[in-house]
Amino acid sequence: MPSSDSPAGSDGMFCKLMDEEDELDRSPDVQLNAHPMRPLTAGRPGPYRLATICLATLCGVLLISIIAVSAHYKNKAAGGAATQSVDALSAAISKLQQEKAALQSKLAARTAAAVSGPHAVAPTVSIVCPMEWHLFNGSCYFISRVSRDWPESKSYCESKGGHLAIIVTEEEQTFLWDQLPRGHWNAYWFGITDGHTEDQWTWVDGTPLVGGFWEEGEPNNHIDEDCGYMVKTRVLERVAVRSWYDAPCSMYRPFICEMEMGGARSTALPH
Ligand SMILES: [Ca+2]
Ligand SMILES: [Ca+2]
Repeated sequence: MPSSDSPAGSDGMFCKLMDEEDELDRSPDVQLNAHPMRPLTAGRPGPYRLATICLATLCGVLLISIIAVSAHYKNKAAGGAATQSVDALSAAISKLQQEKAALQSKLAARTAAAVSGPHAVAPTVSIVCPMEWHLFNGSCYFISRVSRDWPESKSYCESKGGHLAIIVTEEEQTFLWDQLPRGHWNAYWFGITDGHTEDQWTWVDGTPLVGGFWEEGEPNNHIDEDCGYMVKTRVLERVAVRSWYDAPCSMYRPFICEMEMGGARSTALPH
């Protein structure tokens, strides 16, 4: 840096240096001690100081450049990482949107199934019978342990929302027979009577009997017998399809109730 007493700047100083060298060239005989070197602190900067200053300036500029270039590449790398993060987030958002669409589709399908009415979901509803009632082919059956006469048995079944069993098919008859324990004379009332007109057997719902699973020789109205029961004894030759007897309705016997579980009645039960 030029000092305050040399306003001409570095060009001026350079010219003075050249003048001094020319003076030395022109007087080779002059003793070196006749021109003692001025100390560097003598007010005007020497050539080494100037070079040092220039070198220091260059170093400073170089250092600043290195820092600037380093910062540039660092920012560029950070920008690349940020770009990758943005790409990953975009992919995640896209995936979540697809999952959302799939869930909305499922929800719409289930809502449509729910509003289409009970008939649409009926096949998936499983029938559950009350405690101690046995399920067979859409009906629940109750086999009593206590004994009552036929009218009281009928009333009991009706008080439970059912009726004395109406047995139509061989499968139904066999199912019920299989539920009964063997014994000396285990006879169970079910829902058939000819109390209105002798020998005109009808079910408790008023429909006439067709066929039936009577024991040989039954019904015989032997002692004014107007109600039907089925018998299962220890005799293994007895079979389900030949087990019905007519008997006096006043006899005390256990009984079999039935409750159809189809339609709206099944939905009224707890599951
Ligand atoms: Ca009779
Ligand atoms: Ca009889």
